[in-house]
Parts: sequence; C-alpha cells; structure tokens
Amino acid sequence: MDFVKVEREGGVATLTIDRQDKLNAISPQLVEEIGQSLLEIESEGPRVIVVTGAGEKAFVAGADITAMSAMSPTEAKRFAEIGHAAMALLDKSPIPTIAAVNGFALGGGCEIALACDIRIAAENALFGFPEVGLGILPGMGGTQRLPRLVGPAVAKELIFSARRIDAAEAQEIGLVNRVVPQGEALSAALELADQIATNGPLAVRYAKAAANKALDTDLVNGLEYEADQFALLFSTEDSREGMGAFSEKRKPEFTGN
Ligand code: CO8
Repeated sequence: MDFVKVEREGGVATLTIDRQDKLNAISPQLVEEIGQSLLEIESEGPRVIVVTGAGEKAFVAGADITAMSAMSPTEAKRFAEIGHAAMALLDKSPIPTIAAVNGFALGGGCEIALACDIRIAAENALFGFPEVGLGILPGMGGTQRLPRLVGPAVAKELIFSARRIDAAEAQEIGLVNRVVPQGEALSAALELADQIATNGPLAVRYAKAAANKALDTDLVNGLEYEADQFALLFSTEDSREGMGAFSEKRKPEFTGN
C-alpha cells in the first residue's frame, strides 16, 4: 500500500489515508487501496474501524481532479463503481465505523465520512461538495447518503450550491455527531471506539445491521427484522454473559461467541 496505513490497537483498527502532498486526494490507486485495506481489516475482525486522513490540514480533499480530468466516461464509471464498492465496505460492514475528520472533507472526502456510521470533526474541519463547480456530481455515494442523513432539502442546497460549511454548521444539520478541538478528532474517535469495543461485539454488529435496515425498508418489516436479530442474540454466549454479569454485579467479559 502506498497511500493507506492500517494500525491495530486492541479491538480497534485505524485506517489512515496518507497522501499529504495532495491533501489526501483520492486517485484510482488510492480508492483501490482503501477497498483492499478494508477487506483485509474486516477479515481480521476488529470491533471498530476508525478512518482518518494524515496531517492536520485535510481528511480528504476529494477525488483527484487531475486524474479525473483525463478519464473517459467508461473510466469514470469504473472509478465510481470502485468507490461505491469501497464505501459499501464501510457502511454495510458489520463492524461499526467512525470517521475522524481532521480538516478538509470535500467531495469524495465528505463521501467517505458519510459512508461511516459516526462522524467526529475537529473544529477546523470544512465540509462541502464542490463537484458541480467542476461540471461533475458527487459520485461516491454523496447524492444518496447525504439526503438520507440531513434530509433532501439541505442536501440539495449543499450539492447544488457547492457551498462549504464549517464543523459547527455540519453538526447543526446532523452531518457530524460531535465537534472537538483542532488536533483531537482522532483521539476522540479512538476513545469512542474503545467504548464501543467494550460492548458485546455480536450485539453491536446486529444492532448496526438493524439500524441500517431502517434506511432500506418500511417500519413493519424493519421491526420484524429487529425482533429476529433480538431473538438471534439470545442464542449467543455473550448474551448469557452480559445479562449474567448484570445479575452477578460484575463487568461482562465478551468473547464474540
Ligand atoms: N485533486 C487533486 N489534487 C488536489 C486536490 C484534489 N481534489 N485537492 C488538493 N490537491 C493538491 C493541489 O493541487 C496541490 O498540489 P500541488 O502542490 O502539486 O499544486 C496540493 O494538493 C495542495 O493543495 P492547495 O495548494 O490547493 O492547498 P490550499 O490550501 O491552497 O487549498 C483546497 C486547499 C481548498 C482543499 C484546494 O486544494 C481545493 O480546492 N482542492 C480541490 C477540492 C475539490 O474540489 N474536491 C472535490 C473533487 S471532485 C470529487 O471529489 C468527486 C468525487 C466522486 C468521484 C469518486 C469516485 C471514486
């Protein structure tokens, strides 16, 4: 991997996009590396995945405009498809994902953050979709995930205007969960990841699948799915351990079984 670093600390895997001289802009190689790294991370079964950008200035300043400017429609379609596949490894992954946004999160950068379950932003983070100003559109899931997260009207305003918003406004519209001082996005994300990692891993995975289902189906089917996942957890050792530990007034020790 030239542009992606993966570190593992306890149950938490951190994926860092590291192409600092181009503000971590996503080239075709980089998007392939993100996808491949996520597949490798998931096969190792961490409890949480944190995604961040190297350096203080940028999370990811978007897709690589220089590379895109030479693409044919077929190449652009392929680029978008590889991007979609990589983002699906974040939002459809059974493992919870947190974006630690430490600066510019523009275009494809914002779309990576959107594909994560939770977003923590540093005060200096800047979000936006500059694509229409380049004569293209958000092609890594932004037109689909942003309306689901912040509602269609706000999403359309941001996408049509290409207006940049700061971390405070991003929090106001529900784009980010939390804003922390500059330089602390990663540590805050890791702290939250550690907290998630203390919980029953299967319970967290099934809860993520159930919450994702809410976006894809109606309430009746969603509730049925929730009841099935709820029941399934009663077949796990971890549910016996978790509820038993409560009765015995001790901390549970989850094994993921
Ligand atoms: N692509 C290519 N190079 C970039 C990008 C980018 N998106 N962003 C920054 N860089 C490069 C600059 O060209 C510069 O390189 P060099 O030093 O060789 O000239 C270096 O990074 C540093 O950048 P700046 O000198 O411009 O730094 P500033 O602090 O002056 O400005 C900005 C920072 C405001 C972030 C500015 O760099 C900028 O506007 N960048 C472009 C932001 C943008 O428009 N992003 C959206 C791109 S489109 C997109 O993301 C589509 C996604 C959908 C397709 C996905 C399919 C997988």
